Amino acid sequence: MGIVSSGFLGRRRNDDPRVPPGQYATDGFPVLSAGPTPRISKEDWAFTITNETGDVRRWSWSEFLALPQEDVSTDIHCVTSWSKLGTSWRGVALDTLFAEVDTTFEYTMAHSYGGYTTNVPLADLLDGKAWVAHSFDGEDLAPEHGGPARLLVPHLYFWKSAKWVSGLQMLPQDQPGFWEQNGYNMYGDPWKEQRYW
Ligand SMILES: Nc1nc2c(c(=O)[nH]1)N[C@H]1C(S)=C(S)[C@@H](COP(=O)(O)O)O[C@H]1N2
Ligand SMILES: [Mo]
Repeated sequence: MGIVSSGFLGRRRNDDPRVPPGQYATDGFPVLSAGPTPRISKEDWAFTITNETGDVRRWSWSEFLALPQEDVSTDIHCVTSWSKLGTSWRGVALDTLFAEVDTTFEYTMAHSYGGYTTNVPLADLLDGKAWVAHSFDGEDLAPEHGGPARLLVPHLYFWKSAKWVSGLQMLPQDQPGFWEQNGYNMYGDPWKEQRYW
């Protein structure tokens, strides 16, 4: 080994401009879930957006799949410091879903089967920045990674990408979701290292 210790060789370095500060790139795909994996069949699955009047726009699985589909290649960044570069997803842009929703509220709470919640400003879901994804690497999204479908908001830390997503509730102002009530940042920009309060 000479003067280069194995510790040095083994350390994960961040010299790739795609990797935000304090993160390291991994080839694996760690599973991070706050509770057990809920099992939702596609027949039972639905995605809803509820606006300020209580109006609920609902898509069944087949209605959801009949919408325009997009292939997304993107980097993802978990607050626990792993990043995964060049991940491949397929799903429906939130732009497509919100085209059918009337709202003037600017904040959302994402809700998941199993009870998880996370808050995302509406602006961060629109303009090609977020999807409801149902495939990863050309295959159905695995249950432990959020299948049948999950939110994908790759420009924010990955806790905002709610697995087993069931819907969005429009809100007049920002409110903390599950992790945000437990010390995580309200917004979560990985390039600004907005990890915790
Ligand atoms: N419903 C739900 N969504 C969730 C979580 C969770 O516990 N429950 N964990 C979040 C966190 S902290 C991360 S880092 C990612 C992990 O996604 P993965 O398990 O597919 O890597 O999912 C996010 N979405
Ligand atoms: Mo996370």
